[in-house]
Amino acid sequence: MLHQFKVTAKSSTSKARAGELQLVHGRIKTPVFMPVGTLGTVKSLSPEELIGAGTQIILGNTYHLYLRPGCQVIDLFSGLHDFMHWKGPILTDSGGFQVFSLAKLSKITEQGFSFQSHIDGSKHLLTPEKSIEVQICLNSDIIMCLDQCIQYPAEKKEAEDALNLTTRWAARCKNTWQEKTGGKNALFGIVQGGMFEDLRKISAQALTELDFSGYALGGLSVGEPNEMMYDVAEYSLPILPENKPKYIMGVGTPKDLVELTARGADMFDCVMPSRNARNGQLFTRYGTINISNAVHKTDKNPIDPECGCCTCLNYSRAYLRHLYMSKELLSYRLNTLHNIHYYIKLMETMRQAVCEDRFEEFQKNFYNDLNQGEK
Ligand code: PRF
Ligand code: ZN
Repeated sequence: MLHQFKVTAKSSTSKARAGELQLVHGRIKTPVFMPVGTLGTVKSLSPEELIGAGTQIILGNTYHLYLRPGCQVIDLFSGLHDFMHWKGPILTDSGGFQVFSLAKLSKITEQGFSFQSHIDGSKHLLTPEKSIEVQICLNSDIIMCLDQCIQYPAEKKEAEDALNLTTRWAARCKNTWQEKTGGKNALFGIVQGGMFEDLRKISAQALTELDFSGYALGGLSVGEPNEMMYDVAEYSLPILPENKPKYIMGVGTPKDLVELTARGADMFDCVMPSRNARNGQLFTRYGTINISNAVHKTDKNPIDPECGCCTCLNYSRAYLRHLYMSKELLSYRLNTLHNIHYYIKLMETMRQAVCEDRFEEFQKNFYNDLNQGEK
């Protein structure tokens, strides 16, 4: 088997843990943040710049890459890695969540999602089998099962139906994966069940019985209060197998990453560092700054003097503000570089704290710095 997870250290004061995950294209250290590269690019950054920022693994999207450029093109390169020149591991999302948020006239049945492309209106059917086949064509290191994510708030009946469909689809995904890869690339199941504790338990148990390489919590960060998301993670993570990686999908703010790592999560992805960078919002240990703010107009200091990213080593806030106000392309790149670096450093700092068993102290310092910024 080319995928294997090992917990290498545990915090004695929280459920935080450090681990190593061996994948087809390399070994990653957890907890880890995966920058989002929806279309085979983390917007504005080259793979070389991603590596420079410490990126270990990126996320790609089945829905987008299936529609454009399509498997015919990616097959010529034997997968997404050579196509985009990213040599490290890639996780791909299965497509359902993106159909739900982007496609036109989408309909969900036992078979799968039928929808019309947001690009040209063409009609498609995304079944669990099809989703796995496309992810195999991408040669994804971590393939995600097709799932149904529901909105918040939702009635219990709706949450229950979606989780049961997700379980039936997970079994179909596993069959296709087994048949077509022989189990080479990793396959993760996705826990659903809305904000209902008993449903989350049913979902986690059913997926555990199917035995996946790892498990994700889906259906979070869909508009529920933060504390509710932390509660769902708190009761859902411990019932998933201890020796498997646990991934929280589409989350979150720096505070979310800290709170969820403390509850036992190993992997995260989110558009926030890259998207917010393009909107001028930059993350620092003292909170976020908006580079368009007039206070930065004549500021010769970097975003964060303690940050080691290329942006902070070389450019002033005044220059970054000028680029942003002028809508210069370099603004996107320099801002994204800093935010991705910030997120990845945060994960590395948490990992280090777990390894040295001082996660509690880390958490205290993290909040002290944030509060200092608010004064
Ligand atoms: N399912 C899948 N992808 C996702 C989600 C989900 O529930 C979320 C929810 N935060 C983000 N991305 N497949
Ligand atoms: Zn920086």
